Amino acid sequence: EGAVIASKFRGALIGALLGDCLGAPFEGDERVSKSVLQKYFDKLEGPHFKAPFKQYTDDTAMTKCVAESLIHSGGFNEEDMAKRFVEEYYRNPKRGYGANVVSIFGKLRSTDLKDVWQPAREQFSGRGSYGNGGAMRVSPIALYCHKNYQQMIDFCGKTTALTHTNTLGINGALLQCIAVHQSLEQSPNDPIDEKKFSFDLISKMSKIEEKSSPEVESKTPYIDQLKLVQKLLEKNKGSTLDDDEEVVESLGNTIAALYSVPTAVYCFLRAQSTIKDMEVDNPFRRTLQYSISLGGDTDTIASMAGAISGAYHGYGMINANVQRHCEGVEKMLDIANELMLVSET
Ligand code: R7I
Ligand code: MG
Ligand code: MG
Ligand code: MG
Repeated sequence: EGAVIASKFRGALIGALLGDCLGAPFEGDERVSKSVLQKYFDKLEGPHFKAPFKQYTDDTAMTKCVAESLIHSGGFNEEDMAKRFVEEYYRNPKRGYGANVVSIFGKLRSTDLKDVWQPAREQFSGRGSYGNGGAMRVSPIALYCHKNYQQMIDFCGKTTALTHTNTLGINGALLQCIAVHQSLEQSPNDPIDEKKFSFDLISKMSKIEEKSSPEVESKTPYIDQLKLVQKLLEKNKGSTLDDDEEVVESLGNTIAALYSVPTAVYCFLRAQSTIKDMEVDNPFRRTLQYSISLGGDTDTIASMAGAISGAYHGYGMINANVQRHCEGVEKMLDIANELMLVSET
């Protein structure tokens, strides 16, 4: 049992890292051809060749900050977490950060972190950001708190609110965290029941959306999206041609949390079975390849889907050659091991 959970910890974090590194070159493309992606992955998985690293972006940089803060603080500490975000940003600002989040880092630095919550509240005229920058970095929280669901929800909400205070930004991070947690709880030998997995997400998100509904047309935007996930899964699974247009049109592929986190959940679940124009046996690879094919915010959607997939399948499902082409794998494996040591298992 200890070996399984250790493999799942590594799988979740390396899954997040690989999705980011491999998806980043396509970020912003409208759609990515499945045959181009087939060759891209085949080449990276094939005999080793010397090539520059696929560099990770803000998604991984901030994921590492979250993990390291939990490890070093022995839990959530807002000052330590905020300090790590700021230091990491100024150490390496060219990681493709969201256009607006960087002003938070500036304010935190110039006020010497006087009130760590205030700059995030000021974003977008006081409405707070609904970007997916909260959701993209939460996998370490699902790992650290995997024996304590309520603590996970608490830590995840607070970690997100350091940069994203809009309810959509926060609830998107909660959905991603809960999805990683569900994967972690599931034995890698039991096949995923897509219906049950999505129903469980819906029932947990109902409690969350009951308490804090955003100021948009629907009171339950994430549940609405998750119901669409179920509908699309029923329609596309086993079909000869996936309706990718419909997936993108309805679930989305943008930097908004509402239009990317449910999409990542869909990609993970859809990739449990074969997909047309993807000659891939490995469901982890299929998850990343399919996520990237949808275009848009490819690094983030692939990273979130990769974390969910890696947490379910474990590290053993992740091709070793591909890892050699991605920046920061060794360090991320160390972090996974340290998180194992400090979290209750
Ligand atoms: O959410 P955030 O950290 O960005 C994450 C994304 C990921 O795709 C990363 O890979 C990276 O590329 O960026 O950064 P924010 O600046 O908070 O939000 C990202 C963008 O979402 C903003 O620059 C806005 O374009 C948009 N956005 C909003 N637009 C209008 N009104 C977020 N919130 C709002 C809003 O309330
Ligand atoms: Mg990024
Ligand atoms: Mg961006
Ligand atoms: Mg992105």
